[in-house]
Amino acid sequence: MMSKYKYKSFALRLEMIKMNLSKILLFSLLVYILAFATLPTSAAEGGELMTDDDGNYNIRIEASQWEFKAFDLVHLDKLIADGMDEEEAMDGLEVKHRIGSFGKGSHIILEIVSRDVQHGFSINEVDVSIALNRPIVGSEFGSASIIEFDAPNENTIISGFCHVFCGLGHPDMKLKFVIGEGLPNYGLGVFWAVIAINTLIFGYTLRSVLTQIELITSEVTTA
Ligand SMILES: [Cu+2]
Repeated sequence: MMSKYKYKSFALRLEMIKMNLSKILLFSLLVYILAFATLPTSAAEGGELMTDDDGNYNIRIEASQWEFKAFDLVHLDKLIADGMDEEEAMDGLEVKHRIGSFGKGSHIILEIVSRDVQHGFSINEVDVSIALNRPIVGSEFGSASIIEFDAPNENTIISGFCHVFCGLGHPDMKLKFVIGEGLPNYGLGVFWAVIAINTLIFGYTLRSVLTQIELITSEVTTA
């Protein structure tokens, strides 16, 4: 009588532990996947920026729903002069989200066009703001708007953004400019902290589950 009751409770408890364990495993896995999917990248896209004969940067920015694509025109001209196909050269130089690094205090010339609707381009830190014309029917780009400004004379990051509401993805239209060495990046530290905490929680849970299994097993064997 007694041993039958014990056996039932053993099976039930083991089943519950198995259920919990799979939930925890799944949750842990999810945290790892999320953490790695959002792993901050610090690698520069598009290669090193080049300056023209006057020491200025010339950047073309193409705005479309809902992103900014930037191209280093000095580097582009050089690649084309070296015999590279224009399309191939543009593919290699295309930068989204983050462009740099620009020299501290350097002069930056932006040529900005829209590929679809009306957009805007603002950088609060250097007090520039411009509205972009949409392309007329039959042309791929709207007329170019030119902005010139001097980069701050310090290591920093300034943020370009669209200020004309252009649809659902409007808040995603951002382009950061890295000046000098930029700002210290805490992203990687946060990433490893998340991994470490997740591993700790997982390890602790696994240990207590194993302890419970050991306890049940010893109950069964001594029953
Ligand atoms: Cu917008």
